[in-house]
Amino acid sequence: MFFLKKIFQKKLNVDEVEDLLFESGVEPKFADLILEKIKDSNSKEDDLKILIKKELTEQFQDKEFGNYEPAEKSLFVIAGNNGSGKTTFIGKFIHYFQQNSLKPGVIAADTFRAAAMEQLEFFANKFEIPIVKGKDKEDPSAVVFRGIDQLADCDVIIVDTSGRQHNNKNLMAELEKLSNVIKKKSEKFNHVYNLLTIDANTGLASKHIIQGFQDSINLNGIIVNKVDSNSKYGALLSIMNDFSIPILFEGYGEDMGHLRKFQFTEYLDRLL
Ligand SMILES: Nc1nc2c(ncn2[C@@H]2O[C@H](COP(=O)(O)OP(=O)(O)O)[C@@H](O)[C@H]2O)c(=O)[nH]1
Ligand SMILES: [Mg+2]
Repeated sequence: MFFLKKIFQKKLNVDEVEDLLFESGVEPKFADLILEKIKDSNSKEDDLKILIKKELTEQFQDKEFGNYEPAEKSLFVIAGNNGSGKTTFIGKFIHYFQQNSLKPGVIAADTFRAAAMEQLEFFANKFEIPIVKGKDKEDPSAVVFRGIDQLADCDVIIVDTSGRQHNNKNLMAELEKLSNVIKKKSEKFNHVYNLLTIDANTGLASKHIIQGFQDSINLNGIIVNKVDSNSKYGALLSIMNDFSIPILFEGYGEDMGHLRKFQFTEYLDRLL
């Protein structure tokens, strides 16, 4: 149950609704729009929800939403801040591809932390898929370069990277280099995805993170993790509004099945 649902549950004054919208990560532009509907309407709770959803749907009608379809000859680079759920997402993504009868392999390019490679290895063993690991402190680009050749039999290759802050110049340069190495091998793939994982609890601050990664590598998808535990689900409105990078999946728990495609109408139903 998301925080925002409370705005309908009991009689709140405008200030209280405003506070809840703010705490849910809804930025003023959209909060005003929702508040206006609430103020102008004497409708019952359900009708009011429909009214607000209709208004938001209109706001987003020109937006393109990513509807990911699994395909072979795909490579995914998973980037993001520390703790944003990169490796957990990879576990879920492996499971997803196996369910779609595709053969995934993984590259552990997070050579910075031994524990990170072990975590990925745990998933590789669990799902019985091949893994290429870097040596301790090895250049991640070198690991990826050799990993792509070693995993030539796989339908899908997923690359785990070190957690990094978007304003750390050295680490962002490292990611850029990794992305350039992949470009050199791009004839091997039909689809190359640079995916950014974000923690749903980060709220509107995610916008800076997305922009920072976008400035360094060309992002073509966003994964929002931990939507099960968050109270800032409303910030996704701004992410969709401000960027033309589709949110492809959302992670809603720690189990391997806790991954679903992101869909706008379902999102609104969960939000409101
Ligand atoms: N509740 C919840 N926890 C998650 C989700 N995704 C990841 N986590 C947890 O968040 C923490 C960090 O995840 P991890 O995958 O190691 O992040 P990484 O540092 O980006 O690789 C771990 O404790 C995960 O179990 C999710 O969708 N929901
Ligand atoms: Mg990790």
